[in-house]
Order: sequence, then structure tokens, then C-alpha cells
Amino acid sequence: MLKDREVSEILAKECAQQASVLRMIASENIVSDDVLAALGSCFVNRYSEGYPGKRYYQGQAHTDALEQLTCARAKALFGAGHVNVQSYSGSPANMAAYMALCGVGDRIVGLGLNSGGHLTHGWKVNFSGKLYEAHQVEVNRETEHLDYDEVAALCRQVRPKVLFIGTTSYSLALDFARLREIADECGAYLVADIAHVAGLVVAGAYPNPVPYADVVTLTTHKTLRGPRGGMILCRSEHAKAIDRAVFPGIQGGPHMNQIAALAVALDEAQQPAFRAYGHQMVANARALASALTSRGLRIVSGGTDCHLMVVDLRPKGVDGKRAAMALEESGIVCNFNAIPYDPNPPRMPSGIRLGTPSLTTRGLKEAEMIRIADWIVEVLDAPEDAATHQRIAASIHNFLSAYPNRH
Ligand code: DSN
Repeated sequence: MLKDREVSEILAKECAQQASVLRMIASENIVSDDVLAALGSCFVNRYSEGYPGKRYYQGQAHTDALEQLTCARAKALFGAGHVNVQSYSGSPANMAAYMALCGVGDRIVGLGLNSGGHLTHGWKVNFSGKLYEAHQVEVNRETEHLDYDEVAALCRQVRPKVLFIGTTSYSLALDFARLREIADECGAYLVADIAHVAGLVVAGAYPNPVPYADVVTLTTHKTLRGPRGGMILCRSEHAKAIDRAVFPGIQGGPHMNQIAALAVALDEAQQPAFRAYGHQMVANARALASALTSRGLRIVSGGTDCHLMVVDLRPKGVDGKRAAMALEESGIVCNFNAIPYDPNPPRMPSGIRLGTPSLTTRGLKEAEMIRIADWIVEVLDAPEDAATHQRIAASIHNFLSAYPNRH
């Protein structure tokens, strides 16, 4: 309980809500009490511009030790040549990758937003689409798979300085070896953005791009189950350029409390239990995708190799926004999401995105995914029926009392 009663009340309500609903936003998770404690530690009081041994402020013995420990853990976990743990989040990490590898106006190729990429992969209203000559590759219209021959053809035509590939809603595993070949063929740097799948990579449940990519960017708070933040892994030859792009290129002082929490999360991620957790996220997503498919829904790209999926709702005649609202009223929280080549506008797209990281952290397994699929379909069949929504929300509240909202 804080002295500030107003904030305390909001906090208490938020905690209660997080515990009582199925949190299926694919980019969210539940951190451990130790990660939370490190995030709220005395490191929040520090200012530490620079890097270990080269700070612009005095009194850095412990911040240096902390940052060195965090980098060592990250290097070991991902097998990377160099690590920078100072990025505030994923978008600044991606900005640093561009700044390190190319100049304003250079050509880049990235995965389109509706094909499962991210704003920072060259989307026109983002810095990446404004500062660079961005070309977007889309998934194949028929298969909704990334067609590597199409990527190669676009790269041959564009000859980008950087091929920037990563996913926020593309559910199939990427072939990083093939992407490396494509980048080499046109003389491009390869950047892999594994913000979503970083925890799966650590668990061995998703391919590791580190042997293939020049630079790998990630967020630390999704499947990796750490604090909100970003991280950059790179080949040693890019270390100086990456570090200079992060500081002083983009940021000032690193958030040392965030780095402390990251160190704790990385230690948790190297425990054997995390390996099982990573594989369970994927098993749960596959069980959910299969149950939804057998109940008449369509999974974009035909299935999932990771912790998430985009569900095409058109078979149910409901749009993504309406569905997401009805699901929220029913105790299921997710986000509306475009499908590839979506005929509907972005604020009212044809799909929703569902993810399993938080549910898996709570201990839910394949059998529970089938129950969740039943609830989801019941809501989608009655998107305007408040009584159905309230009944399901109460059932979910009751059901979740058996699964602690922590780990
Ligand atoms: N906005 C995040 C997501 O939900 O996937 C990506 O940055």
C-alpha cells in the first residue's frame, strides 16, 4: 500500500483485473517478484551516461558491475559476439540498428505491417519509412507465408543496404539461413528483430538468428518475461557502431533499474524451467489454433510455430474491433489485428491476435486452451449479447482462481 491513496486504488484495481481475466495480448507477460523488486530498486535513483569504465558521471562502481553482469548473461544466453542492454525499448533498439548500419536516405527492405512486421520495419508513418527509402515485402497472398523467393526478388531489384526482418503477428518460424543468403546476394546487412520470440529462442523453441544476422534486436518484456526494455545483439565488428548509435546517438542515460531487472530475468531464463516454459507457450498456441480451427475459425498462415496467432474472424461475420470489445466484456483481453491484404480499415480490421505467454506463465496447458477456444467461439457467436458476456466473465474469474497470477 502506497501513501498515495489515489494511485494505490488504481494499482489495486489493475492487479485485481490482471488476476481475473485471460490476458491474451501476445506481447504481454507476468514478471517474477524478483524482477519487480529489481525494477523498483535503488538503481532507479542513478544517472549513468556512457558505458562501463567510460561514464560521464562519478560513483559508478556498482552500475558498471551491474551492466557488465547483464551483458555477460545476455551474451552467454544468445551466443552473441557483443551485447548492448541500454535500449529503452524495441523501437529505439531498431533505430540504433539502422543508425549503425546505414545512413539517412539509404534503401531498406522490411516486412509489411499487415504481413506481421512492425512499424519500425519501414512503415510509411514511422521514422523508418520517413528517413530511409523503405520497400516492404508482404506475405504471399495465397499461402500467407513469407515467400523467400519473393524476398530475394525484391532485394535483387532494390539492392537494400539493410534487410530488416522480424515479426509481431507473423506466426510461422523464419528461415534465418535463407535470409542470410538473400542479404549476401545483394550485399545487404541482415537485421533480425526477435522482440516477440526472444524467450522462445532462449528456450530452443524457435530458430536463433544470432549465427546469421549482423544485428539482432529484441524487447525484454514479451516471451523473455523480463522488464519493459530493449536489447541489441551483434557481431563484434558492429559493436562500436551499435554502442555509439544507442549512446550518444539516440539516448542519454540508461535506466539502470531496468537493467537490474533484466539481469534477474536473464538468470531466470537460463534455468531449466524456462526451457519447458518456452516449449509450453508454443504447445499452447498450437492447441488453441487447432481448437479454433475445428470450431470454424481461420488461422492466418494456416497455423503457428510460436506463441501467437492471428485469427481471421470473417467466417463468424464479426470485425476485429467488435470482437475484441465483446471478448473484453467476457474476461478475455486481446487486440484487434489486421490480416494480410485486409479488406477492412486498420481501426476495424478482420482479425484478432491471440498469444499464450501470460496464460502459460500462470500454468495453463493444452487442455485449458480447448476450454478457452470454446469461450472465445461462444462470444464470437453472440457479440452483442451482454448476458452471455457476463456469464463467461464470471466463469473465467472462477476458473482462474486455480492459477496463481505470478511465478
Ligand atoms: N506493440 C507490440 C506488440 O504488441 O506486438 C510490438 O511493439
